[in-house]
Amino acid sequence: MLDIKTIRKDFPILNQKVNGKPLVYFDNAATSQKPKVVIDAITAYYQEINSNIHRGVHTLSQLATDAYEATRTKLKTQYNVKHIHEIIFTRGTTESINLVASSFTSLIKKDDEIIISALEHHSNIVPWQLLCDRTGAKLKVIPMNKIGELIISEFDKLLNKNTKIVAVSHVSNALGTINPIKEIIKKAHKFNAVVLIDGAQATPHMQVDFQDLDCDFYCASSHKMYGPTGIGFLYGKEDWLNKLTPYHGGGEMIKQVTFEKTTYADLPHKFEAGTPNIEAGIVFGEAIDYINKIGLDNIANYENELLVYATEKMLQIDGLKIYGTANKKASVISFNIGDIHPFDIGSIVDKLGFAVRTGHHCTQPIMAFFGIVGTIRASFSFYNTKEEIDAFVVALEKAKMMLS
Ligand code: 7TS
Repeated sequence: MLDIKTIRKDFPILNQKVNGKPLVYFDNAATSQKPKVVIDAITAYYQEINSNIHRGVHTLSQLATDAYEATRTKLKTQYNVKHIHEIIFTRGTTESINLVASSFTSLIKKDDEIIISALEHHSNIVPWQLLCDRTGAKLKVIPMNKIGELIISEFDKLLNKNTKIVAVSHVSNALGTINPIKEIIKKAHKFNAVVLIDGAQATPHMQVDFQDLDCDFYCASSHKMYGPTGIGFLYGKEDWLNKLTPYHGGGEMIKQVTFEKTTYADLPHKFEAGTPNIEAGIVFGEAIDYINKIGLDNIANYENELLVYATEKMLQIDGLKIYGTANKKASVISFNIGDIHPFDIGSIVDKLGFAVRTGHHCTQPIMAFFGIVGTIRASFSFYNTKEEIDAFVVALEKAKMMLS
């Protein structure tokens, strides 16, 4: 059992009022709030050890390098990674996916096929379209059913000897569906296809084991995991990372440079050109420690309790329709009320202190599938409460009355 009252004290932002009302933060799928240990670690970094990393012999540079590399070690343990150099720091999920899609350019030919799914965020669609444009490869899409689950029998039909890459999300940001990625990975590997998993919405909510999944690549963002923005990671199997061409060229990613030829540094540095977001990399480690202190299994159980509770309460509102009712869901509820525009509901509940996202959630194909312009999305974290959900239902009733 989590002591939510005590946990909430770790998040200073939750105590404030917005528009004169106590803030209820239900936009966790967009970004999570930060505990005080994370906020304090940012100041401590700049006050105590700020310096560039991987290059100075001086003490501060050593301390900063050790602290930055300590986060890589934490990620290795967190996700059961075989080799530490299989963790590449990036700016986040978007950059991780672009890195892979871009680096694959020389390995993809016309007639090759790349499979994504109907549930992808734009950042797991557009980089693959760009790769197809560069190479002439074809993009295929695993369709979903009416409740927002991928149709795996259709995936079976798409797989063939031309399939080179399969890129799917672990959890959908728009509907909350938890995809059967282990099964997808196994099926793709039978055709020797590479599998990239977009884990942006999974890592804040559940334990993940990369070796058990056997994925070739996995991407995530710190800012959705209670850490700072501007940092995330790409996990890649050593063999694949060695085969790929670097994404960015510059300082720190080289062994030797002459005007005629450059040789690249060993992993992970080959993919880490330039000065990274040092502060965020270090502080990301604090966020991982914080999540582990609460326990990902505790988080998953409690958030599921919130999901079940909110689903039941919200469905009592006449005319409210939930999009995405998969059997396995993370704590995301996407919905509309009657024909009311989601933006109108979002604006009214904002005045009442509720932070939700409205619109297409960077998943326009999902909105097109349901024939809607967008939804209101409430996404819960372990610091949310059933009382907040009760208050949200009252606010929604009020908004509905005002707008009907
Ligand atoms: N993939 C998924 C599944 C996501 O939900 C997001 C961000 C990204 C990739 C991109 O992550 P970034 O950290 O590189 O931006 N999703 C959302 C969202 O649902 N609302 O705001 C951002």
